[in-house]
Amino acid sequence: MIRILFLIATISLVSCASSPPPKLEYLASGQSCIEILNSGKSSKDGIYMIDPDGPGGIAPFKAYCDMTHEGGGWILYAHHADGVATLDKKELVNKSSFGVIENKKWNALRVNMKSGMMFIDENGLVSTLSLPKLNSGNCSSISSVSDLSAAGELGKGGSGGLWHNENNGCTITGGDYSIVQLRGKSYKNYKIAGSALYQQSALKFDKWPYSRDWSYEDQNTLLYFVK
Ligand SMILES: [Ca+2]
Repeated sequence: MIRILFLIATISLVSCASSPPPKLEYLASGQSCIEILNSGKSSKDGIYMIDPDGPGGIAPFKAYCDMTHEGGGWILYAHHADGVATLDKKELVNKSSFGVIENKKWNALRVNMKSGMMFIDENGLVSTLSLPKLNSGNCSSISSVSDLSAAGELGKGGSGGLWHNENNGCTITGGDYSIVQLRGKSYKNYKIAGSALYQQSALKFDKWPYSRDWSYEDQNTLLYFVK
């Protein structure tokens, strides 16, 4: 009897030791989502390990990649909605909760951006804005936005957005502004919503799915991507 118990205990120990390694928490790794997609390592939407600034600099980190829309290879950096009061910094921004990516990751993504931005609303409508236009915002250019959680506060430098171009002044009046809005909450006097896009200045989005030149009447929620 003792021998049988010993045998069972031995078998349990052996089966424990030979159990498979834990499943990887990401699909593949690479410098960026587009690099991973182009390399043929994976083309599924999901979580990847990326290192936007390459060897050295910041450590590789997990990020959600959209590999299907607009050529794929898009990195999710923010998920926001109207009425959400805070822009919480998240270790991993995903589609199931609201937040923005941590600043050191955001800045590595921002300075290594090659193509521009993509936005997808809760209805699946897709907008895009190219990097040259993002760099040309005369009121708020992407080159100067180093803190996502403070990016959208009205009154800071007259800017109302993560990106802001305006034909005359930077006052968000006169209906001549284009904005990528990422604000802490709705601002009803200006109808500047928590997450919204505007293309009323001379700088227009490259892809624009809305019937009006502002999105807030058609969407409440946006996923924000860079490539
Ligand atoms: Ca690095």
